[in-house]
Amino acid sequence: MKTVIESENARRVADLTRDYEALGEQLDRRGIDIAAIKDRAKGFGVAVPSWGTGTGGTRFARFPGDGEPRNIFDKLDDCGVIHAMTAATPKVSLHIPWDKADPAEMKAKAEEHGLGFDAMNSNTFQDQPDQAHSYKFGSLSHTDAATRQQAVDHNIECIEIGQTLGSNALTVWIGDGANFPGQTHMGQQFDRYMQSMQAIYAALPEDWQIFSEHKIYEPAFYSTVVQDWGTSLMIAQELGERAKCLVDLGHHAPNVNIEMIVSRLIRAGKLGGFHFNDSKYGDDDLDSGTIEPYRLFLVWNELVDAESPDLNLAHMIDQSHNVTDPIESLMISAIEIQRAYVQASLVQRDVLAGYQAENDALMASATLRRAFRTDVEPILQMARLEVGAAIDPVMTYRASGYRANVGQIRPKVSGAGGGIV
Ligand SMILES: [Mn+2]
Repeated sequence: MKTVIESENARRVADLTRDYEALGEQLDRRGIDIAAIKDRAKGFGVAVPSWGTGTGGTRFARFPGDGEPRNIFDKLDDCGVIHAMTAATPKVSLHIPWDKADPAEMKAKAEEHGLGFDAMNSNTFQDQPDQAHSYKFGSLSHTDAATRQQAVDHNIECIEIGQTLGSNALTVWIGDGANFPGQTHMGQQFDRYMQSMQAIYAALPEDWQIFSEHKIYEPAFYSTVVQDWGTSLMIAQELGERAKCLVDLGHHAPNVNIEMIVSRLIRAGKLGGFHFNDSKYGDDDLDSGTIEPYRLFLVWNELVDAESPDLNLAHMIDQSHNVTDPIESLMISAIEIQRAYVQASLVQRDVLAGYQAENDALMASATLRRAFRTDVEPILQMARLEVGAAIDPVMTYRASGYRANVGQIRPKVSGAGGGIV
């Protein structure tokens, strides 16, 4: 992989050098040091979801691709390629039980690729073959105490596995809710959920955080227990200091102002992290930045504005790939998230504050758009080149023949873990 990266970079370095110098001059006129921005790009990282390396599906069908990962070790190999090409994905977010395996072997495989582990994800939204109680009518909020206990125990097991891997956070997303008015008592259902979460929180190690991830609908179509950021904030505030909210960009009602939610959660000291993706209609799980790049920029604008050593967020991708090579989509997404971060870093905040103070709406808005319109591609490319990653990750990956190679050794399967979470 190193050889193909070097040879592909050699073909592109001369053009990149010219583009980088030209952009440096342009930014210099704005009083911005391109080298400092490039260093920020180098320091950026977003975690890859292990489940994203397989082809996803819709409620209608799943069409498997060539060389799909058969298990967590294949997934970690794919994550290794993504990080080698982009240098932007140093961690992997695991999903239990889909990724259950010997922790020592998982750790060794991750280290082979220079990867660490981000937040663990529990799964109480589907039944496993050997489980005693079904989650058909809920998990942490189920009416039956034994079912709730089983879901609590599973989350604690996820924490224990994560501890052996060096993770320090647990993301809890549940499918619990109702399909019909009257199906559940919404207040009592939430109380049961809180009791279960308190039991999990009590088992949380001192240096761990727990994230509640809200979602407006699906699989429950009338009401969900953790449906919006208000509910998520209530949960985090009631549980305690180490409980935070996780924002999945696809889990909101249409037209909701997500960047304002981000701002509010920061103010409450309760923003924990993100599941990045993009959407046109609902929880589409499309590649980041492909539908609404300006919204992604505006989210990052809030994050850069609020930067402080106390704001230590878990940045993760959560996507499903139905028509693309998952490795290519994950590389594109990581780069688009990094791009939005770098563009938000170009916002001239003192200038913006001046226009805001003068109520100059037009110029305040233009100040943001000036940063958003700046083509920072040479910065991203140079950041990658300088750490041995690919100037053009997708074309370099294609030149490597990786997918064809793994296609020879990994048989086509249709049942690999993937899904909409
Ligand atoms: Mn998610």
